Amino acid sequence: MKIIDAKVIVTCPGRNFVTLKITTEEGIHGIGDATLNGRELAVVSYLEDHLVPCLIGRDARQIEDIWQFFYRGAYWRKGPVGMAAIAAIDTALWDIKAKAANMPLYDLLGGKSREGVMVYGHANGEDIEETCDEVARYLELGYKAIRAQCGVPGMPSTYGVAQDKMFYEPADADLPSENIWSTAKYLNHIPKLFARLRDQFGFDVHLLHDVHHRLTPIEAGRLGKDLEPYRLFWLEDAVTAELQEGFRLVRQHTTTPLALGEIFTTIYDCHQLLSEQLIDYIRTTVVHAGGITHLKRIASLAELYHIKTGCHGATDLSPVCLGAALHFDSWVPNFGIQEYMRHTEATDEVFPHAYTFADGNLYPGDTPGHGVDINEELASKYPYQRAYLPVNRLEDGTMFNW
Ligand code: KDG
Ligand code: MG
Repeated sequence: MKIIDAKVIVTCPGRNFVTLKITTEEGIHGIGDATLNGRELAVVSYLEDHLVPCLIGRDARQIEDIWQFFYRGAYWRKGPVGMAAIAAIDTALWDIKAKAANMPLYDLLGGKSREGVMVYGHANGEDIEETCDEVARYLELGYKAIRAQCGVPGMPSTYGVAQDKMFYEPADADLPSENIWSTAKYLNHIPKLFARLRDQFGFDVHLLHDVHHRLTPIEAGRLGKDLEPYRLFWLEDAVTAELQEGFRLVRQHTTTPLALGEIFTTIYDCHQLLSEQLIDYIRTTVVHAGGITHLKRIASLAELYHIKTGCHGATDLSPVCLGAALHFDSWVPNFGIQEYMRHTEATDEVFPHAYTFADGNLYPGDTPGHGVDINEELASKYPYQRAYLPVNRLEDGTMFNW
């Protein structure tokens, strides 16, 4: 099953997406997501200039060997650009293998472990009132799990609070916009949001929150402790995770479940977090963590330590990544939850897909492969537009994590 073509497609139906399409001599094609928000063209070049020339002529059936060739064979390993490129190849090859076997990808992985994939949506508002209204709206839509983010008094803007409530897109400017951050104001406000949410909606709905890498371990311990009465499903990215052992301190201070890892690219970014049971959910997903092949490895290690999956699913991860993730989620024994931020209608038209939403779950569909394709003609109508994620500064001007 010789690979005869591998084409990189860049399209911007509202936001940028990078897709790799691999074709075999039998005429079977598979696609993989290679989108890296705000750094898209670096992955395009890495694929076109460095990986594709080595891919042509290989046997598409040898997914593991091809993965190892590009990972071990690079000498310069890991990192988001390289791993997104490897992920795109890997996802496209799993798509091809499943199509050749005439099976939905979940069957090839070992079969379905569950009927539906529980997802969480994003409710956000400028203040507590507006966030409550949004949570109510998501409940009406049937969601069983909802992430709640809220503006903080005295801060002009913050992560997770969007103009367009259904289609949040943080990469909003031709050059990075600047946000201002105050840890003290944030820590004072967020427990009030969750007190109000539990008061209004009770304890049946799962509530989640994303700190977006903005606290120190001891601050995260305090927030986790303050939120304990409100029983969060998880507190996400409380601290930047370059220092894995830093999470020991967070863990010592709170029983609020912790989620981490949307920016991890390999198992080496989280092996200590997993083996020391410092987190409860691992957020790695198909596109940024080396594809299905590597994600399986991370999930298997996590399973050993009672840690569940919670794949990243923001809008910058294309429908191709979401489709592949849903097959993975349907199979993986230690599934926790899947993030689901809806893509715009224009994006959905460019990427026709088999997955559907009902009753708070996503269903991958039964189409052979991962069930997502790309309409190349339509894609070509939306040329690339440079867009950066914001940066963050403390109130005194010091650069901070966004
Ligand atoms: O590109 C950055 C986004 O993917 C990120 O800000 C979204 O943190 C995020 C989340 O949890 O969805
Ligand atoms: Mg996040």
